[in-house]
Amino acid sequence: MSFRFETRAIHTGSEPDPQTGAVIPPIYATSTYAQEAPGVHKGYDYSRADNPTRQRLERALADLENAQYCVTFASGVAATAAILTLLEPGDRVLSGDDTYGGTYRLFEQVYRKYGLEFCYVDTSDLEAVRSHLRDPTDTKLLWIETPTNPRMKITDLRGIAELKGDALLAVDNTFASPYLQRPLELGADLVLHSSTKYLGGHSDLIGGAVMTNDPELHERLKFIQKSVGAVPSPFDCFLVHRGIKTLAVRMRTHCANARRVAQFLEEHPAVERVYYPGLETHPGHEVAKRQMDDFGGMVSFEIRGGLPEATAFLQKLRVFTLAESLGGVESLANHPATMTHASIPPEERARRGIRDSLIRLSVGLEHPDDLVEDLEQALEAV
Ligand code: P1T
Repeated sequence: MSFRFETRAIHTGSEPDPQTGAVIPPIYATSTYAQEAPGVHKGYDYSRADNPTRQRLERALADLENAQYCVTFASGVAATAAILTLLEPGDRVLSGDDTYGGTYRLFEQVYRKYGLEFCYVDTSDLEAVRSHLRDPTDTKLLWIETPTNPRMKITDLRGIAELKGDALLAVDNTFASPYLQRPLELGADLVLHSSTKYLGGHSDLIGGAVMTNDPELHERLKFIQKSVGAVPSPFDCFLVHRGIKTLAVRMRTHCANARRVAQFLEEHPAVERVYYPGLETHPGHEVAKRQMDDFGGMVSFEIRGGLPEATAFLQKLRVFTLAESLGGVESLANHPATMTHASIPPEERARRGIRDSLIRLSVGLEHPDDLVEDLEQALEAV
């Protein structure tokens, strides 16, 4: 019998503790495990290598992406770094040209010096990707966010999978969450999450995960997890696992509230442009409708004016909190140019269209009328 998403999110990996019957299994807060004789143990020797709480979470997360395997990390960027260690010096990575600023920083300021080559293209344009892939053997990894952070661009994942040849296709599915989009079903080889965001859902942890159906990639990632050691703590694993039990109900309200917010902003005279794939005017709307089950909780927009107007607006907000991150129950507002994407040099930021007037909202689960009224009063004040 195969269960549906909501049921699996609650039960996979959460089977009652066999020893006590505890409906919520205990958190295994241990670094090490007693051995009967050297090398003779119950399957665990040291918690960097494995831990029952982490294993339960990895089973649950794999199930949500319809994957065979999941490997968890101490953060989303640690998960990204683990994927990059699958490459060799001289390998080329073709990345989308709108990604989380910390991903760009990791590519350019950490891994470039180890001989990886990175180039950037607008992956929402399949022709542009095709022309970069003329010689498929020299691109080893395609790195795609969809929707992107912060401009909410949409990439046709099936289209990319058909073009990729032998390159690995890695999809950062953080913005959509597995409730709305499952890239492995669309041809991806690897899926990445910052579990800090929708998976955890309560802004109380930092974590990352990679899912795959390929046993060899899984083995290599497990080896990196243990050898590099950027592992999540048992307590953080417990928090992510608790979070995903309500992922479906949270995502439904995130989507409904974000749609309300996007529609409100689109009508407002102080707003120049709204980026939300659920709007019919969004260039990626049709692709998003095909590959996502709904359009997510993230909305970006350009306020009329520039930095002074954006700053004044952000300081007037009362329900939205001015903060980095996203995907929690509480609404957050972010200024990409000076916050999440400040590590991208100004010229590159300009090329990517991250202007001082760009504001990114993580629409939470508060009453939608309160969210809209908050945005309205802050826009009026500016
Ligand atoms: O913060 P961390 O858990 O390490 O995850 C990094 C990361 C990876 N991918 C995407 C799409 C992300 O948005 C992030 C983190 N982003 C923010 C903190 C932010 O406010 O955009």
